[in-house]
Amino acid sequence: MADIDIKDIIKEENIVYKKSSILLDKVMHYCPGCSHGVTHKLIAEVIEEMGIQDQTIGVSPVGCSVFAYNYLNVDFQEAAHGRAPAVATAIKRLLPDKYVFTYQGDGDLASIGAAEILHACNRGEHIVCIFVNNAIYGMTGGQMAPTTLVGMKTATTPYGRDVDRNGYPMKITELIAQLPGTCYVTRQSVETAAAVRKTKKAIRKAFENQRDKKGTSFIEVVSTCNSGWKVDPVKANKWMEDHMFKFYPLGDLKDSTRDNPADYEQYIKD
Ligand SMILES: Cc1ncc(C[n+]2csc(CCOP(=O)(O)OP(=O)(O)O)c2C)c(N)n1
Ligand SMILES: [Mg+2]
Repeated sequence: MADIDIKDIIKEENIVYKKSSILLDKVMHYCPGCSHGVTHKLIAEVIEEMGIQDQTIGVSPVGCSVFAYNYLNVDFQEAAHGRAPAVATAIKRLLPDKYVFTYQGDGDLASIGAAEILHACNRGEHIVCIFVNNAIYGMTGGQMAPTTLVGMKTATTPYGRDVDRNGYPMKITELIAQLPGTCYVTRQSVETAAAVRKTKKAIRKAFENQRDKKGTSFIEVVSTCNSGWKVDPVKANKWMEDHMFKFYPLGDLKDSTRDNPADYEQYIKD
């Protein structure tokens, strides 16, 4: 039998998927089933499709995705815990022609960095904020986060989150949607092919909003942390769909442009 060359079988037109050129050839450190890897891939694809690799600057968080700069082939700046939106503000103001995005977990964004994200969104900075909400402090061993559901067991709430002891879960995305500086606020997920496509569209729209100077775009990705939740990836997805989506419903919360500054000037006119 004649030798068969694999290149004759796999012709260019048969290729249905190619890894984005923006994703570096590195093995990710994420646990199998983690939502961070898929979310990175979507950011990479959007940057590649928009042709903005040389113009994009990411701001890395503190948390499991602290090494995002090892996976995405764009310029990156590390920020201290919670401070990514403040760092991104400085970068965008100094380099207004660049595309600047932040990437943060729920502990990073909704706890220690609650002030930074609220004020960046309130100022209407022309940046993209990606918020991966896995309802837990994943990197440090699964402690309760502001977004942990009531009754959810974590390393620091072994009997389940209790409102009297631990407070209510925080819908920070709903708070952000109220702020006049935001133009686009949406909540998505990445556990199915359809959800992945929707999240990619949302990320694309957010980068286009930045190009069009519409204000701050904010994308929450409701996520799993199967290691922190102590279930396998399939069960984690099911748990997220059954519980997280009820409290954090998916969809757009706001889709417009930031408020017109002129509307705010009337109050001191007399
Ligand atoms: C000032 C400061 N406080 C605490 C820590 C420890 N720390 C590292 S990651 C992290 C939590 C990250 O959780 P989250 O932002 O939800 O990201 P995830 O790992 O879940 O993706 C904490 C508290 C730190 N690095 N710096
Ligand atoms: Mg988290």
